[in-house]
Amino acid sequence: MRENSARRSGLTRLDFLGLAGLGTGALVLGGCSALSSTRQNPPTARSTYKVAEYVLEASVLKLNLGGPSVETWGYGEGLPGPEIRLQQGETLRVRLRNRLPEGTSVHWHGVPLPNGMDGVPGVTQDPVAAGESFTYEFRADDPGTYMYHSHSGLQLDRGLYGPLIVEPENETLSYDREYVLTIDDWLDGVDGVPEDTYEKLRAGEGEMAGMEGMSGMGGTGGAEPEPDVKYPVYLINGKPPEEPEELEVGRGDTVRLRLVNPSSATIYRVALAGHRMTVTHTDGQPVEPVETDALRVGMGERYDVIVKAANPGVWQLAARAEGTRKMARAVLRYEGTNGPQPPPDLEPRELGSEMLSYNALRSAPGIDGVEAGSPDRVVPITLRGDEETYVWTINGQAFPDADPIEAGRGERVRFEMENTTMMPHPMHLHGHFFRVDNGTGRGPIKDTVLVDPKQRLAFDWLADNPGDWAFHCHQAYHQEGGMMRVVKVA
Ligand SMILES: [Cu+2]
Repeated sequence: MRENSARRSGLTRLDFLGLAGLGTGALVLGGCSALSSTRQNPPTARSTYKVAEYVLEASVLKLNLGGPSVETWGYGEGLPGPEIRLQQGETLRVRLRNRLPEGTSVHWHGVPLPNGMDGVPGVTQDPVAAGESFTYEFRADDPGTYMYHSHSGLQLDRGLYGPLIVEPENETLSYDREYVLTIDDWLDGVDGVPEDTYEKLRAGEGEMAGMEGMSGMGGTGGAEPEPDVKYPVYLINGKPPEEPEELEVGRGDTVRLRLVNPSSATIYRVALAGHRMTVTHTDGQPVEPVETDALRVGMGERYDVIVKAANPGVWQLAARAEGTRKMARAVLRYEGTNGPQPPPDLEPRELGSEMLSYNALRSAPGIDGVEAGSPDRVVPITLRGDEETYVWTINGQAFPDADPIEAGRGERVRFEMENTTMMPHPMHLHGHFFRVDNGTGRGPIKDTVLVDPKQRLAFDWLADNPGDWAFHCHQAYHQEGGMMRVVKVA
């Protein structure tokens, strides 16, 4: 069911988990007491629903990134934007106030929702003009780790993003602590603004090394394509490596980490020194647990991992920017451990291990809705790029001068992608999950998938959510350069 709960509001009782319009703060959090008391009620009654209500203010911000302060655009008071967290089945209502000097919108990345709430300017809504407001409202039926971000131009490569967590009605994982880690590539205010970077790429002044070849880095992780935007600094939860966030754990704790990559142009290779990670979800959707030393997180992807804290010390949690030697990092510190932090650039030896591959992932039993095989419609998707002009195309067309891809409502659709370029493309479909075809019939359910250079990759999805949905590369500069289509489900 994907009905917009707003339509039912005349029949229902509202339990507000927050108070709207408090002062200038961008975030109006639900009070904990209200949350715990309302959770006593069984969530099954269809005649009631609960509203998690937030105010999100997009404005010009000054940030301290460990050196000189920079001016950027963000949500709320800092970086990342405020964490939005609600329970499965609750309705999220967010009042966006645009205090930026230009139009904007908010996209709820990965969340299947009614089309009009999807936040893609020019496709699902008009831009929210400077000084104006817009209220997003939808019921969060699918639990998981998501994010929200601006979908206007290159605004994503400023600070306009934040994590969105939908907790399941019945949590099957048991863990003692949880940390959300948003990993971001940063240039805004340090090295011009994102639009400067784009102009340079278009003028052929970018490095574009990745188009010509691969670097020799990566050891057993394989050759690494060099990114076409090199960033001066990489951040975890808005913090540079010199001033990292510390994650406190107790010996024996089970720790859940939610890794979120809102970066515009960076894939990370993530490892935690001294520990292995058990992957439990990708893009918020459960997989059969699988252990690994290290994994890649592409732009727009999320991974939930469980770490058993059984190795006391002070440990590097590293996210190395693929194709570079630079890192974002956080520090895992066991309670009662007073040692110094590892050096900012220390690479855990686990980063030399093989990266977890999609081939190692199986969707958890009981995940349905996307049947592999016997599609009603097969759509070839050829990804190309032009080095001279920095124009990026899907089937030879650069958005917005591109035809929509049509899908009948209820059809099982298969996208067969071929990446002809030397760059990886994290392809993201709005409004639907898809099943990655890894040859097992039980590939992971995702909404964003990395298609590596020269790779062919297919996914299957059920076109059950009517509307005009964006399908695009989540490398923001490729998207701006045309690698996007509208998928019409009607
Ligand atoms: Cu791309």
